[in-house]
Order: sequence, then C-alpha cells, then structure tokens
Amino acid sequence: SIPYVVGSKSPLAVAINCAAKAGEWIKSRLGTVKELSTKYSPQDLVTDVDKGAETMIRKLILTHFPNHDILGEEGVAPGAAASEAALAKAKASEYLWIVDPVDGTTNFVQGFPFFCVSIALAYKGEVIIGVIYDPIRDEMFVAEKGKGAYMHGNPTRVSEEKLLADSVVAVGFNPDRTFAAPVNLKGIVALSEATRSLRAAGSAALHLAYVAAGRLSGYYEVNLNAWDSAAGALLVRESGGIVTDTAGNPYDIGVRNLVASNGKIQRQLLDVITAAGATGLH
Ligand code: 2AM
Ligand code: CA
Ligand code: CA
Ligand code: CA
Repeated sequence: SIPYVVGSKSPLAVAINCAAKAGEWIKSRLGTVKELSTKYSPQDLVTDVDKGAETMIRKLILTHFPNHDILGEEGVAPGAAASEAALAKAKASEYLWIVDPVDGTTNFVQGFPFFCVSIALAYKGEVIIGVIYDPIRDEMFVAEKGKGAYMHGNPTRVSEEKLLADSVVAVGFNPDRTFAAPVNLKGIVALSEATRSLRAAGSAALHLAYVAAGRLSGYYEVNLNAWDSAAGALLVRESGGIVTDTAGNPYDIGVRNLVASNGKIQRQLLDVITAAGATGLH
C-alpha cells in the first residue's frame, strides 16, 4: 500500500477532486479565450485558462499536502532544457505531483472538444496515482498502482487486438519543426501503412486514457514531457497494457519518446517505428 501520512485525506481523493474542479472550470471557459500567447514557438499556445487551472490545482494539493512537490507544465520555463532541469530536480522528490492543467490547449482554443486535465502522483520517482478527466464527456479515468484502473467505477481494459494491421493507433504531431517533427512524421507515415487507421486528436494524455479503455489499441509520439504521459502511462499499465520508450525500455517519468499499447501489438509497433528511423531523439 501507499505510504502516505496516516489520518490525511487520500491522495487519490485529492487528485480526483482537483481534476473535477479544474475540469469543470476549464469547460466553463470554453469559447471565452481572448488573449493567446505563444511560448517558444508559434505552435506552442498558452492561455489564462492553462495558468488559472494550474494555480487552482496547486492550491488544492498544497492545502492537503503542504510538504509535497509539484511539477506543473505552466510552472516550468518553456523549452526542453528547462523541462529537463525541472524533471531532474523533481526526480529527487519524495512525493511529486505531476500536473498538466489542460492537455490539448490547441483544441481548447479551437473549441474542438478533446482535451483533459492530467494529474499524477509519483513516490520516489515512481508513479502511484494517475487521474485524467475529460470535462466535455464527464469521463474520469483513475488508476492506482497495483490496484487497477477505473472509469466511473468500471475497470478499464485494453483492447484484444493481436495484429497491428487490425489496430487503430493514435499519434501526435510534434510541434517542433526544427528537429523532432521530421522524425515523428516518418513514424506516422510508416504507421499509416501498417495499421488499420490512425488518429491524431491532439491530447497525449487523453489518447493514453483511450488506450487504457480499449478505444485505441496503441499510441506513439516523440518528445513528450512528464506531465503529458505520467498519469496516462499508469492508466495503460493498470488496464493490462504496456508503455515503453521507442527503444522498448519500460516507462519512467523521464521517457520522452513514447509507445503505448494493449501489449499484444507493442513489439509490432516498436518494429515499424524502428524500421522507419522514427525512434526520436534520446
Ligand atoms: P498541451 O496541449 O498540454 O501543450 C499533441 O500532440 C500533444 O503535444 C498535446 O498533448 C500537447 O500538450 C503537446 N504539446 C503541445 N505543444 C508541445 C510542445 N511545444 N512540446 C511538446 N509537446 C507539446
Ligand atoms: Ca502546452
Ligand atoms: Ca500536455
Ligand atoms: Ca498543457
């Protein structure tokens, strides 16, 4: 069992509460965003809603767990170097909350209804809780390490597909036009030929929740950050699936090039990505 302070509110309850509250607020702000800024590239959007939701989540976590650390996307300076530095520091934490207040900001801004709140808790670097909330469909995906994954009380289960050729797989279009995107695109082309069909709906975390729930059989994206993947990776594993980096190493919060699946097609996915020269940068 999880060694948290006896007598405190359970971290799972706090994570669910944070995701529900932030998600509801985010939904209420749909269509209201007037001020858009970009972070390190024109593809990298941030809004007052991303920042407001992260502040809301931080406050709520610290009310219950004042000694815990928080790694949130909007609390980190833009760019890979700052993210790496924050992650290195975070790995030294005992309890670390990993928060993506809005995963799918471009969708949120467009009014395209596919975005979520992603909250994970790691203990000494290992993810023990993962919660992903889609406020549009009111779907709350939760996982606790060793205890399974659920959506509204029902266990989630990965798909049964054995062949990549029969599988629907999600991918992400990496926005970094200078180096990551060209590699990423080679993988996408190869997978478009090897799968039944591809989807790219613009939220890494929600794609992972869909792999956990068996709505997709796999997922591939390069150059992710811990806040995109931490909660979703636990959901997939606790639903019977597998998450690795593009070289096949098991998931940890430092993995940037991610392959997730129902397990049965993992080797086939890795082989196609490797043959395409699309394992990304290490
Ligand atoms: P975000 O909406 O939280 O920014 C889409 O392929 C996925 O990539 C989304 O989960 C999105 O998360 C993420 N993403 C967007 N911009 C990114 C960037 N500049 N670097 C890495 N990931 C990014
Ligand atoms: Ca972002
Ligand atoms: Ca994200
Ligand atoms: Ca985000």
